Amino acid sequence: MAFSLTDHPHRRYNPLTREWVLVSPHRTKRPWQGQTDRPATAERPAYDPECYLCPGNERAGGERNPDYESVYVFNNDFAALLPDAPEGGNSPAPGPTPSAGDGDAKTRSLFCARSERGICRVICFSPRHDLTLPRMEVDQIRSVVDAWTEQYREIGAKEFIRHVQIFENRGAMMGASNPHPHGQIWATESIPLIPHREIEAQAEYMQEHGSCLLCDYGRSERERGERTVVETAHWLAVAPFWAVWPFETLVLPKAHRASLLELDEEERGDLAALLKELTTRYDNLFLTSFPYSMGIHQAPTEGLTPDGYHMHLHFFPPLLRSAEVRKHMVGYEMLGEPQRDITPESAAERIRQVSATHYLSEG
Ligand code: H2U
Ligand code: ZN
Repeated sequence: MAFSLTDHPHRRYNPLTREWVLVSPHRTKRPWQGQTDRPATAERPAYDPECYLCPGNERAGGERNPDYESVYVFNNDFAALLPDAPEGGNSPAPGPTPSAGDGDAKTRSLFCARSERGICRVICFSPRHDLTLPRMEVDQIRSVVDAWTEQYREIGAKEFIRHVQIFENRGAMMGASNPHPHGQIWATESIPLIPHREIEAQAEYMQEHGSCLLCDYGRSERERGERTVVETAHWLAVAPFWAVWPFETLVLPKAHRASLLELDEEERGDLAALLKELTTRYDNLFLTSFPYSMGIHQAPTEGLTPDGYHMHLHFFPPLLRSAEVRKHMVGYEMLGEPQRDITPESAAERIRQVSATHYLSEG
C-alpha cells in the first residue's frame, strides 16, 4: 500500500515554528454532514449599562470611557506588563547592549530570570456591545485595521519596545472576559518565544533559498488551492499544511510586507474585507459566534527588519465538531506533540462550503 496524506498517520512540519504535528486522517472516514439546526441566539443589547467597555461607562479601574463612536483604545487597567518595572535579574538584557548579569554561569543556567518592561492596551472595535468582527461593516473593520496600524507605529516607536503583539481573544471558551468586541495589545522589550522562532526560521530560509518563506508558501498554496479558505485581490487565508487546531488559518498579504505600516490603502481595505469573510464563514460553520485567538505577527519594532520577514495573522479556534465540542490539548499533546484527525485540506473544504453571508442576516 502506498503512503498517502489522506489515509495514513503521518507527521507534518511547521517551517515557521519548526514544530511537528501528528495527523491521523484515518480516524475521520465519516462524511461531513454540516449542521442544519439554527441555534437559539441570545441577542445582546447594543448598549449594556453593566459593560466596562461600552461608551460612557465606568471601568473596573475607576476611569470612565468617553462616548466613543468608532474604535477606542485605552491602557489596560490590570496590565500584565508595566513600562516602569525596575531593571534587574541574572540573565543578559535583550537587544543590542547585553549586560553580563549577576551570578556564576551554572547558577544562571538553573535560575535564570530578567525583568521585563512593557505596555498593555485594550482596543474596543466598536461602540456597539452586540457586534462582532463578522457582523461589523467592512468600513468599521477598516477602522480597526487603521487603529492596529497606528498602535503598532506609536507603541513601536517607544525606545524600550521591541515587539508589539496585537491579538483578539474571542468567546468565553477562549477566556474573553466580556462579549463587547475588543482585542488587546501587549508590547514588550524582548521578542517573545513564538515570534522569535518565526523570525529566525524566516531569516534562515532566506539565507538558504534566497527567497522569502511566506512569499514562496503563499504562492504555492494559491497554485494548489486545496487549502485555500478565502482569497481576495491582496490577501490569502489558508488552512496551513501544518495546522494544529482543527480549523486553524493563516492569513498572508500576497506582496512581501513586514508590518501593517507597509500596506497601501487598497491592501488595508482588502484586509478588512478578508477578515469579514473569514470570520463570517467561521460563524457559519457551527452556527455560533466562533471562538478563537487571533494575532498579528509583525516585524520587531527596534533595529533592522530581519531578513525575509513577512507579516501574517494566525487564527487559532478551539472548536472541533460543534458549538460545544472543542479540541483539548491534553495527554499526548502535552507530553509528546500536537495531534489532529481532520486534515487541513478537509477543514479548508468545509470552510469553503459554508455561506459567506452571516447566518444571522440570512432570511
Ligand atoms: P479579555 O476579554 O481578553 O480578558 O480582555 C479584557 C481586558 O480588559 C483584560 O485584559 C482589561 C482586563 O485586564 N480590563 C480593563 O482594563 N479595565 C476594566 O475595567 C476591566 C477589564
Ligand atoms: Zn459593551
